[in-house]
Amino acid sequence: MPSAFIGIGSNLGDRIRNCRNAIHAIKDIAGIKSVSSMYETEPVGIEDQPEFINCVIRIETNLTPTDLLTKLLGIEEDLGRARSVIGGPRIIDLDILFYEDRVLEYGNLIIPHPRAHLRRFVLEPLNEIDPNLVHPRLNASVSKLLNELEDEKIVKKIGEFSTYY
Ligand code: PH2
Ligand code: MG
Ligand code: MG
Repeated sequence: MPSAFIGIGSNLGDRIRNCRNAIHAIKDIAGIKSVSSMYETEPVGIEDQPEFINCVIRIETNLTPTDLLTKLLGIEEDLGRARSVIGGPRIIDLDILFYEDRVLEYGNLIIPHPRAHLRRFVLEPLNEIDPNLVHPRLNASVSKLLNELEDEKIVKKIGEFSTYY
């Protein structure tokens, strides 16, 4: 069954609960194969907003990339996400980071996620669950991308996944 990686983030309300609720909701649409620890992370982009909780999961699903995106947007909505400022504070954000080794662009769906390789808050949790995963557009492993990363934003592991899942 196809494998995909999802980046999960929250910086409003009970951030850990929001991430955990998202994982539970994703369990209804896909098989959850791994879950990283939760990380508390400095905001990237708009810096004047609360710190995020981020984690990454690996799922297996027969949903196509576009159907998976639709389902994830539905879960974001169910968890109360309102879309206002782009890149601003959010209750929950669910991004498809990788889908198999596919490289695609369908309108607003770009896989691999166009900024995944630039962000410590993505690469640290990803490196925890699959350091050998190869970025199919850059042809480099997650561990290599992390080693060469310039993003110096603070990313702090706050607990093992088992505590939160
Ligand atoms: N998401 C953003 C913008 N900035 N910063 C952190 N630390 N974590 C995020 O998930 C995040 C962000 C837009 O999706
Ligand atoms: Mg995002
Ligand atoms: Mg998003």
